[in-house]
Amino acid sequence: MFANRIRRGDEQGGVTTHRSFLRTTFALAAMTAMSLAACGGDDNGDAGSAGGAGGVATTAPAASATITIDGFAFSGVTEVPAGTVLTVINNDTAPHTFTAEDGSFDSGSLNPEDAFQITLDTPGTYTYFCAFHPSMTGTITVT
Ligand SMILES: [Cu+2]
Repeated sequence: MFANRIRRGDEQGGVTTHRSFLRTTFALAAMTAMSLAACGGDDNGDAGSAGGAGGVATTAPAASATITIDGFAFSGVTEVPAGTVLTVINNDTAPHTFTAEDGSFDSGSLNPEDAFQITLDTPGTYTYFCAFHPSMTGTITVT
């Protein structure tokens, strides 16, 4: 008796969770589509709209920077402002990782031509290395 009731409850709970997940996904997709349409309309239609331009400019300047891995060495930026989106690209013929000594970030294994992206939000100086080749090291300072 009790076992049957518990099983029914579990099944209902599972279905409910699944439905909410689908609803959330759909809502997010719809919102994304709407905001993209709104942005395109404002930018292209109203060249002189100061309000629209200001709104876009506030979110646009997310700086980006790149570190590349080639010949078993890291090269690229060593200092970036907080909020920078950093892309690490493995241009080598071997797999590497981009791993912070203090555990702040870890790309996991990056195969040749793989890229890893991270937003650097917290100021500080980070020493990083490759977990496969610990002699590969570098530092990046977030200001
Ligand atoms: Cu390596």
